[in-house]
Amino acid sequence: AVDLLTFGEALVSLRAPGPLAAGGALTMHLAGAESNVAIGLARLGHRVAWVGRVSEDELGEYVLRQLRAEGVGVDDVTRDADRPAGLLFLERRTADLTRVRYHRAGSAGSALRVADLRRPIGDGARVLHLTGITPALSDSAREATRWAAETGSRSGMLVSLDVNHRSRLWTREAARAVLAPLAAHASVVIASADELDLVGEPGSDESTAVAGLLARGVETVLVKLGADGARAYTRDGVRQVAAVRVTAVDTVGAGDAFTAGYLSGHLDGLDLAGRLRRAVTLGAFAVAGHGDWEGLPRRDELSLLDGHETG
Ligand code: KDG
Repeated sequence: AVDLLTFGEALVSLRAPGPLAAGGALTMHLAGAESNVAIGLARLGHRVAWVGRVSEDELGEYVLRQLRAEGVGVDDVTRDADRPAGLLFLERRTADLTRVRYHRAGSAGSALRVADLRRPIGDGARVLHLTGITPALSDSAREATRWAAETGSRSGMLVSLDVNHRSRLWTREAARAVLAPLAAHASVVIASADELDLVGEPGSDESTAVAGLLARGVETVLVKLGADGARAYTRDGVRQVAAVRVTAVDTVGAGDAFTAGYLSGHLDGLDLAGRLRRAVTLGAFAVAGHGDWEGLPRRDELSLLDGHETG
């Protein structure tokens, strides 16, 4: 069994250096919250598998080549001959404002279904990581996510859920109706502060939402605070960690890097403080470099930012 199994939609991201409407040269990258997490862990030497559907054409081939090159297992990926690759156009409006435009409705990735997950989930994994993006893609992807969370937790995997609300895919109300029940299967729930009420009652504040999750059996709730670091809640209380200070050039992918760092620390048996330290370290690497995941560290690079003051 692998250390971490994750599934979702990997996208071909086309990045413009300025406004998309101004045209110019686009650069091609691999994007996707779950594949970003998979790459983050693979870079650190963990055994990782990603599952999803990719198009049968060159774009699907590109996705697979990128994942293979990063050491992510793709044995259970399905090539979908009938549907196109999901695309994401990303434009930079200012140094810290990027906007995305999806072309992913009806994509290969959105056709994910329970049958795609049976074998890899049956093979088992120490950690099963899912995000709130996948259930927003289609009815079958929503059912697959629900099935995976339930089956994974029943068979003893540590299930982690990153809420990752994408307002271009669904409303907050639609997201809450799906994500709140899903969170009850998770041991670790990761959210930014403004996403917490999507896994609790509408309008609930941080402490109410967290208390509700802990009461429903979630062991750790991680609240991502960007440049302010993060807070971790467990039954023993709350712990705050500061971000590692670096010059941020691109914040896309920082949340996925944070998640990868936390889960890597878990796989290495680190205590909560150690897991959080690794989470903010990977977050810092992500924002210090361009691209969702390109700047993430190998294990021998983890200490590169050690001299940087925190907080
Ligand atoms: O977390 C970064 C992701 O948002 C990006 O890679 C694209 O997965 C993506 C999405 O659905 O927005």
